[in-house]
Amino acid sequence: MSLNGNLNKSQFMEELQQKVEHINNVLEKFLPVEEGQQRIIFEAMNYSVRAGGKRLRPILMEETYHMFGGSSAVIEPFMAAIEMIHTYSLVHDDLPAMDNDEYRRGKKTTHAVYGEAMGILAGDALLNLAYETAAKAFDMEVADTRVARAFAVLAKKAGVYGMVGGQVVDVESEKSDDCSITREKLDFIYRLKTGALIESSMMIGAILAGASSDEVSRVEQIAAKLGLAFQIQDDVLDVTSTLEVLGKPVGSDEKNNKATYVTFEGLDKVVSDVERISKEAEEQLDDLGYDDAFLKELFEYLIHREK
Ligand code: GRG
Repeated sequence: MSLNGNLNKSQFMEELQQKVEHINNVLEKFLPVEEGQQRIIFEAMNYSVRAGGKRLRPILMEETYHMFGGSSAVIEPFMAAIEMIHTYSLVHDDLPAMDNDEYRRGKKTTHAVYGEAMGILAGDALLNLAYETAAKAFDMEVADTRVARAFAVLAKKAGVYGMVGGQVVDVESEKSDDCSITREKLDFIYRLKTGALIESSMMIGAILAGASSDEVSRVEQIAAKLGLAFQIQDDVLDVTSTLEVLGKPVGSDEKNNKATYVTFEGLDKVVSDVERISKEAEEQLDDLGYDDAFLKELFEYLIHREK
């Protein structure tokens, strides 16, 4: 730690790497054994989860849990569950009926390896396994009411009032070729499609640690800001990486020809928006009155990431 309690960059990166390894170990405890008549689906599920990724959502969940004083293993089933849900969403998003992507996280997508039907089923299976896994927390040493509240948040934010709802509006808006999407609609899509799982990650950490309702709703708002900044940064990366490769004009998600924040605001404004929104989230985090140097560094890292 430096004198003012902040982590320097290399300390942060080292700690982040350790946390990713820890999450991978937690996930392994809950992944299925590859055996039986349906062995192929277990392989496809494990392939998707083990393909890697930043493990952002479980890290945020555990860090928030610790920030509010949580210290038991009850968080682990929920950490695994949120990553399973995130992974299922990516597997389904990559399917031919959606984004039709052949590569993700530098590897072949699940349907590209196992076929389209198995891609659909692996996503379905991961979603169900996520709830089966989270339910294991009911057998652990923590009040059932906390686990039930966390469970409800997980289900709501992943479903039609959260991530699935955002994806629905996104898919619908792509049907119209007149680029008529409004900024308001884009806000809705981002808040639900990207923000909802990030919100649930932090909220579940807070709930399981025994935070008050007021604290949980403040955490929800902080996470919503982080989710928005994270998604806008994703738009920036789409544009800047596309520009680098193709030398094309700025303004849209070239691969999908979709409107993004950059379309509405221009690249410079969007870059400063990411900074501003993330700073607001960090200030609100400070206002909660807990000191978590890693969490603040994580916010910074996520908005300055390059992939
Ligand atoms: C199919 C129900 C359903 C939903 C799909 C998550 C999603 C919704 C679509 C993926 C496409 C996308 C770009 C979504 C925005 C959120 C986002 C940036 C996802 C990628 O999350 P990361 O960067 O991925 O955390 P890794 O690979 O690091 O885990």
